[in-house]
Amino acid sequence: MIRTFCQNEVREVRNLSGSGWTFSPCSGEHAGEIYPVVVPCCWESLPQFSAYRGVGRFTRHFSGEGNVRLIFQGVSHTATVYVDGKEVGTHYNAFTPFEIVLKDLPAGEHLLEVDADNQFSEKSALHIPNDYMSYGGISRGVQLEYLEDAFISWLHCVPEKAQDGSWAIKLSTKVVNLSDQPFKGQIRIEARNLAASCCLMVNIPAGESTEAQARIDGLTPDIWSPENPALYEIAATLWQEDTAVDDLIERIGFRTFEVKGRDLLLNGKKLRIKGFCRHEDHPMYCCALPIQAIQQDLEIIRDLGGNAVRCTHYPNDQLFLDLCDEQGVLVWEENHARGLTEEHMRNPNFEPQAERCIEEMIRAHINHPCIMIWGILNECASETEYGYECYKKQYELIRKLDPSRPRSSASCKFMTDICLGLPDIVSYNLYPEWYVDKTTQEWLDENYNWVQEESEGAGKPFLITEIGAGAIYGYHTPTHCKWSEEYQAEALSHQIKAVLGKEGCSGIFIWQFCDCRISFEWFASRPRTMNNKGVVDEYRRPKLSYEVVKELYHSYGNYFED
Ligand code: ADA
Repeated sequence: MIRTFCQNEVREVRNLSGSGWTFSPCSGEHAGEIYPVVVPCCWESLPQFSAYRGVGRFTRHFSGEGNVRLIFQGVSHTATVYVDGKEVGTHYNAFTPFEIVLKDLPAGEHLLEVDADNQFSEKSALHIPNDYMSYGGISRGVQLEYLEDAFISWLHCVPEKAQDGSWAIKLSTKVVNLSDQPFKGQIRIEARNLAASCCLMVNIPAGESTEAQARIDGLTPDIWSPENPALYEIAATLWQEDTAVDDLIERIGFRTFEVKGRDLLLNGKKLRIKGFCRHEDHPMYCCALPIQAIQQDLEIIRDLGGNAVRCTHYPNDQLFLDLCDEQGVLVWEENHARGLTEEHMRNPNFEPQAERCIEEMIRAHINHPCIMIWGILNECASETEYGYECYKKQYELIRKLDPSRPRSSASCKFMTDICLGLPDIVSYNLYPEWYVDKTTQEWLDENYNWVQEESEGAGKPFLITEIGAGAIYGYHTPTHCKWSEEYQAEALSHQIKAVLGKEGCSGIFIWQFCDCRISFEWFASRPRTMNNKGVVDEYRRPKLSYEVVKELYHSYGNYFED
């Protein structure tokens, strides 16, 4: 399962997730041994491999004939794919999807082998030892699609509100012709439940592809919002004469999200963000959370009164985004980068890998109404000239790929950030009462005043993208010292009140939703080799701060006028 809804009624699709796979480590004391596994699977969830760093081979068979497409939603972190013993594709980065198209497969059973590699080296500029774990394995779903000679590769549908209050959908699509004959056909695109459609002619030379644009105007849909997450299906069908040869169904929501002066407006109303930063992490599933566990996280977030999630620090599984679309949870999604110094950013692989991550993230996720902000480069070298050039290029790339959403970056460069002229929203990660020995009010005011009075971020919306304190689950002390649940509960109470009470501040993302595992190669004095700032621990057991956050978050509405 790679999506929560059906994307094809014409194209034949097979789920390759589930059982039928084996895993075999390629090095270490168990090298060559074979274990049955259920995919998605991180090998760290197998008792023998909780700390294995290396290459692991995943194997299964599939049947097929003719043209097929394999879709991998995520392999952590470098994948090399073989079919019938022949290498057919490679991909870097655990957190973005990739596809492999195979032409003219002979009929019968085929052997699929995927080598996943989670090692750190110069070749990997984004996966480095860090304050989260780089797991190994096929960490998200896999799908097999049976294709005709021509197929719809993707369909982007961007809603746009017209002056007169009606809506349009800007459509663009890519169609691929796999045959050695020219393809001539028609794409019919239907906005379901809106009684609207359009048609595009396509003429594609042999073995090539084409991109086409269209527009549907004059729509009066229900508006998507946290209170009423109304969704619509957009179905594209590819016709060759009277035969439907392929299709692709996407799902969208109609809403506006704008930056106006210092405000963030959702459907014209001044939004108050009450969010959580969340890593894809679970002690039993590692980063390969099944949909039930993802849903449970969303239930806890909603119980806590949260209305938003920041996907730290990488693009998330599309199942999570589908659920957020359905449940009206707002999302900040960012490319993959955490805490990279200028030296890290000078790795020759950094720029292509980070930009590729942006391209793959936006290509795959542009249709999700829940995504309100694209983020880049969390706490990277935004205080240096070299860093500035990297931020600038990445912001420009996002603008080119998706001009419809504001962009931002979570900074920790206090009074030294030189990149604040670039984003649409200024965002800071602050840790008063934890790393910084000041009250939240003082530290918040100091930073806010510097942004508004002395930086190029003046006049832009201001967000707190991280704030919090550590607590070891079950550690209680009468002294309320650091690491106790009491300390965290008190710190979060001060932090939430100060941030949500601050004029000019659009909201808060608490660091973090749950405790998560960190790379064992990365130390930073983290007890348990975990980041312990979760409001719930890794098993989602509430800490004392849970009730404090819940009460405070529920006391503020989604909008400032509430
Ligand atoms: C940073 C960083 C997070 C996490 C946090 C912390 O701001 O963005 O990934 O490391 O600090 O817990 O210190």
